[in-house]
Amino acid sequence: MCNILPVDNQTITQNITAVTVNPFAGQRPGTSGLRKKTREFMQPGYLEAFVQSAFNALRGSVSGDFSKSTLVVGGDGRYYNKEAIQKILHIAIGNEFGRVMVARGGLLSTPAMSAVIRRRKAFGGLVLSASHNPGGIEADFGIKYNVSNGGPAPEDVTERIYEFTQRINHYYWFTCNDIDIRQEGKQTYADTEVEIFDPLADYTVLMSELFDFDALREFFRGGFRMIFDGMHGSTGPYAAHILEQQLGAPKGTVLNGIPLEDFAGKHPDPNLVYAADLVRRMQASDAPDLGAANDADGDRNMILGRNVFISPGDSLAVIAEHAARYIPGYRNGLAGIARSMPTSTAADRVAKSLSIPIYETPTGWKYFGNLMDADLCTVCGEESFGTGSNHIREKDGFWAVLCWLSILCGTRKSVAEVMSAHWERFGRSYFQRHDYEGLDLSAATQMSEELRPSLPALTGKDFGASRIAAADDFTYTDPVDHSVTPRAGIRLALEDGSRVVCRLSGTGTQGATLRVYLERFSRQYDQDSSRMLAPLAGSVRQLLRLKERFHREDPDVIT
Ligand code: VG1
Ligand code: CO
Repeated sequence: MCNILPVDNQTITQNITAVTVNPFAGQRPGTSGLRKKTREFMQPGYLEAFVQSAFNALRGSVSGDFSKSTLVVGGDGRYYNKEAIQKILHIAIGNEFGRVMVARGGLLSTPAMSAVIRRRKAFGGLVLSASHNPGGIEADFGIKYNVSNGGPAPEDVTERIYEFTQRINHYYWFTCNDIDIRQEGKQTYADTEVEIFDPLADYTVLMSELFDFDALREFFRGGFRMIFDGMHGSTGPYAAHILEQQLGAPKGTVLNGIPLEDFAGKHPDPNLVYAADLVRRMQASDAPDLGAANDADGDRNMILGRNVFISPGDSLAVIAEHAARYIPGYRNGLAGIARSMPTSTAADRVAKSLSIPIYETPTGWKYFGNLMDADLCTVCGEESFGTGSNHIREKDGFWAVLCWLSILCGTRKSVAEVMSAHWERFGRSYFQRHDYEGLDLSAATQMSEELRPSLPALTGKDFGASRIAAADDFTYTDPVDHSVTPRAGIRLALEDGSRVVCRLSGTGTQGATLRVYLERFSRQYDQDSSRMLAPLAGSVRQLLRLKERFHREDPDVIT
């Protein structure tokens, strides 16, 4: 069928038509799939062109024949999720996939997608999500493709998809009524079996294999209290099922657990700014022992104790420190730890103490896949509230919550006590990320262009409370396939061990977002982060001349 010439709306089989479509500009997947304004996605042919381009790009790997391939489909439930799933179904059947598995109701978290692809040995999956970005007709939508190891498509695949989007001229469409995805079951359309499956099943089994559910059940029975904020994304049902039903946590443990198309008008982003309700509850005098939140598609997490916030870099370090002892799935120890380059070096010190390697990768989960497939690392994390392990190939928000729950259960310490014990032993990396959103794209690009050649000359210059020891634009060479990713972020290493990283976001949908990452190490662990990092923040503002270029000095979001 791939050899068919593009003839206007030509009928291929009885119900399959090759529908003419023109290429859309800008369908290049970013850090995590194609992310655009919802209205852009809703243009006639837009989603169809991208999905068909993905299939065209992937067709080569199955010698032009998808008849033995299983495609998994699901999303975070945001506005346009249902319509997009219907379109994907019609196109997947039009492309003669052997089997399409659709999550019941169309709701599937990103980590559950990864688990399903791996357990069902699927060819790949399409996740409909713009992650933590708001949802709604005036907000954001997205689609990402995951490959057969369960992880995000690597760059060579996304680039091939992009090439196809630039010269697409038709897509294959199976004509039928909307397919009912509300009930589990199987139905055949043309040569494709469509299976509606329970989105909670595989993921729950996987978690029960990694964690000691009996011990956790006992822990709740003994009076341990936690709250989990589903932020009206896709994870509420997973959390309610596992925490309240399987582990016996009281009803009401899960907040905002019902998925909503607009996430109740909020950012489904688990950080101190957007999960303000949860933060307030964790500061109350009767606060529970643990507070946690996940983003809309369930791959991000935030961990809170009573009056304490655990920064993602610290969370990764603490999980790595305790995993072998307190989590059955890791009892044989860790092969290594990986973190994205801007993420704090807290995990590096744990890796050193465990005598295991630490890997530093560009931003984006796709870079961890090769390391995990080759058994080089077991746990990985990003400063952007992402933590995970080799149980799947995506970051896993709820897994991180179960890790903390297991650590608290095993140590019988409070979140604050676990954290101070860690800092006491390893010292503390004070860390902040400053985001400047909605910047003029060309001015932001120009800033990076100007900065790059000036980097070598920065060595030896005063910066913050120290001096610049090295400055470069990070180039990553994958240790497994030796692929090279240049321009992964400008980084300054200071003589006192502090680090500053600047890069432009690859997930935004409007203008440019500049991210500035600040890190300073100290043995004293009871200081205020903002105060500790103020000298670095001031110097970086000067270096980037933010006021002059963007008429801005203060970041929009600090996390
Ligand atoms: C951001 C984060 C990055 C994360 C990506 C996807 O990318 O910085 O660490 O992997 O979002 O996260 P960027 O290019 O905007 O900095 V999510 O939860 O979308 O899947
Ligand atoms: Co996400």
